[in-house]
Amino acid sequence: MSSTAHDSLFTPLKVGALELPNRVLMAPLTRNRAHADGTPNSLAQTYYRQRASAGLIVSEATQISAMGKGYLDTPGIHEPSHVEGWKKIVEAVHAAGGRIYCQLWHVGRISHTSLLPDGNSPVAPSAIQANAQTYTSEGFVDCSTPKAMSQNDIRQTVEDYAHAARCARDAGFDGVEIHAANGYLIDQFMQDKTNQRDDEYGGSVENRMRFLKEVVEAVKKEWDSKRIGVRLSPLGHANDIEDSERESLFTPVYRYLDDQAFAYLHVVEQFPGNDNDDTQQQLLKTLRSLYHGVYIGNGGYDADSASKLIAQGQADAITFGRPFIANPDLPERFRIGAALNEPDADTFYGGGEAGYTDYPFLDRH
Ligand code: 8OZ
Repeated sequence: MSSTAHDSLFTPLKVGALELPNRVLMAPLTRNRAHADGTPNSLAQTYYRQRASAGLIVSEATQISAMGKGYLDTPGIHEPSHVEGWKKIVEAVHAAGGRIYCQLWHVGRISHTSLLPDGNSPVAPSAIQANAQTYTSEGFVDCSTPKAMSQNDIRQTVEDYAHAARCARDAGFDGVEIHAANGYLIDQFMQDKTNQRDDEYGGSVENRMRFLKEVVEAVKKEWDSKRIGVRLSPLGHANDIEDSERESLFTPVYRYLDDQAFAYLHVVEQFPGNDNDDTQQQLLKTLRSLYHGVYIGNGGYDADSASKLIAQGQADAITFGRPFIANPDLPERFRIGAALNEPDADTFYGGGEAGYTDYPFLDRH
């Protein structure tokens, strides 16, 4: 393979306040190796430092509050011990010349009573159980039926986002990504299968966007817009999410985010093992045309398809998930056309060093 074939991946890119040396970015990846209290494991310092050659790292999804947790051993960003743990990770990434955003996450109904304080039920816009499973100390279990959030719960949760955003700043992150994708809380408010409220947070598209907007305003109090990104999955069905009118919903969502002058919009465009049909491709394209800032694509890309998309001006950068799990030096491998290590799915979620910090770098002799 010619080493110049992927040039577009190596043109520097300004993303908000940052200058990225390349467009091969690390996707947020849930790895379930944090301590039970949400403090990141010190092994994560090695894991993220090894991947510091990414143009930008987006951290694994990180809960903003104890009620925002939905899986075993995911990290948080709401307690002093979380800030201290992340600070060491951020310092390790910076010392290795990298940049890292914190992905702010609340799972909403995708959780289980055993994962929540005092055995509480998960919270969601409406009390509708997800036809989905989560992972607990007992293994995979059905998600618990959530409690519909009161307006007071909503106010508290928005405040939790602000607090977590402040904690992320204290930890030294370069920015924050608001996780509004994959059927978690913000997505649950936006889409009508999960939001059947009859107050000002439900019903019309404008009402269903209200929670997103309140979260955005809360995060903007703590971070400059140039250091905020948002992740969406307008085609996704993960976690039993659905809307009866996706184009009517996501058109104003994209327009609203376009007006924000954020660092970027990050879109999960495709899901592993699930090719988009023509209607989905068309929707993605229609929505794409509404966003004028930095656009980051995600989902099943390789060096060829990513560099082509960027060369054609359809995306500014691409995040890679599985390839980054298995190849800490992914940008260099793409640059020289080297072979890739294969990811081992058995060690994606949970465990220790195996399948986490032990994937080999290229042997440079
Ligand atoms: C895989 C397993 C658990 C959570 C997402 C945060 O889909 C996740 C996630 C992925 O956004």
